[in-house]
Amino acid sequence: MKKALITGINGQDGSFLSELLLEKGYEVYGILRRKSVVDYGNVTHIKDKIHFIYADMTDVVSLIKALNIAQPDEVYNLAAQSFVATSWDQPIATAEIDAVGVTNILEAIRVVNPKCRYYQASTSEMFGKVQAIPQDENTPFYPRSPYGVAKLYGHWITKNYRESFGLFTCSGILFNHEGERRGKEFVTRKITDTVARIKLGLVDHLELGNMDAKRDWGHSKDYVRAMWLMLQQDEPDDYVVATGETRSVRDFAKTAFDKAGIKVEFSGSGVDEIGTDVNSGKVLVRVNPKFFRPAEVEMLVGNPKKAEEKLGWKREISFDQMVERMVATDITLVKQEMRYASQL
Ligand code: NAP
Ligand code: F7E
Repeated sequence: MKKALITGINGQDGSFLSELLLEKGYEVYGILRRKSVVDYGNVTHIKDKIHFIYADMTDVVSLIKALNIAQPDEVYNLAAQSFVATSWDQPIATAEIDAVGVTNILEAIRVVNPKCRYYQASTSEMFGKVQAIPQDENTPFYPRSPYGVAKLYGHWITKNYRESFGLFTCSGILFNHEGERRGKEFVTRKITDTVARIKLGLVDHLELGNMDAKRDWGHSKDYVRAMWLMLQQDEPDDYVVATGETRSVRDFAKTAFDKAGIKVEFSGSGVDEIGTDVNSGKVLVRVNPKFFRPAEVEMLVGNPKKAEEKLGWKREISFDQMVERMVATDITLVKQEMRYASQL
């Protein structure tokens, strides 16, 4: 039985990856941070199948202890301060976790078991102000946020430990991937959650920032499969994982309303742009400049050819299916919340 250690296990990707590895017969160990309230987050439903270890990416001693306990064949480093907007508010914490934290875990691997295979969660945010369209493994990087800059350090140190010490380290340059377990501060889940609340009459409109921003959005369940595949190859390497399609935030919102049976039309421009319900004439979407970023990544679209050819990776969940799934889940969750509130 293979053993895997996942950092960031209770996050979105950690949960889908845990399910995948458990299905494959792995013994799964996961790192949690100590909080005032015990919180298994997205792995609550499978918590009895996972061995949890308390550690922190900023504390190398805790990581060495975790590796000693788990003795893993594979480490998946998914832990991060992953919200780009927060990286301007907490640039130091972001760097300590997302950049230096990577050196911490690579050093822990060197000390405990240099044969252990390592996956690093790199990101399309490293392309930032894009230097080529579409972006692939050879596209120069130009990060646009403290998050992107910190992740670029993590990416290069992962490559450097491969070249310096012969560690089996891989970076997945993953483009945005979403799903029903996505944090509600990210734009996709913010949209599907608010659409559900509008549909059920709890909220009257959705406020967004830059609706022109374009992203290459896939589903997390498909993307964690690529992580696993990278660590099953004969040689370590870096791979772009993406869909090759790009859509604006406005397109995402329109599709989400559509899936809830609400037809929305957009008019106006800049901060005056609005989205209107075609049937009732009500304004359902407004722009709020508080969601604008100090520097924006305007457009991302990835080329997943290398991952498809070398790993045999293929996405199975289309954009349409993903949005449908997210809206349906949020409608169910909001209904549950309403039932619970009515019993109080
Ligand atoms: P997520 O839902 O925000 O999960 C992040 C995880 O990291 C959480 O479990 C969090 O634990 C943990 N964490 C944060 N700081 C930590 C620390 N100091 N020590 C230990 N654990 C810590 O993120 P995700 O969407 O699953 O993404 C997984 C990884 O892929 C991240 O590294 C992200 O940057 C990267 N990535 C994501 C995407 C995407 O579109 N989702 C694309 C490219 C790359 P708490 O619950 O305690 O906060
Ligand atoms: O923003 C725009 C915003 O916060 C997407 C992380 O997983 O993917 C994610 O980073 C776009 C941006 O994700 C709102 O300005 C408009 O252009 O959902 P997001 P992100 O910044 O792309 C990458 C690959 C990662 O690695 C990260 O960890 O949407 N936008 N209006 C908005 N964004 C938010 N959050 N909220 C709005 O109201």
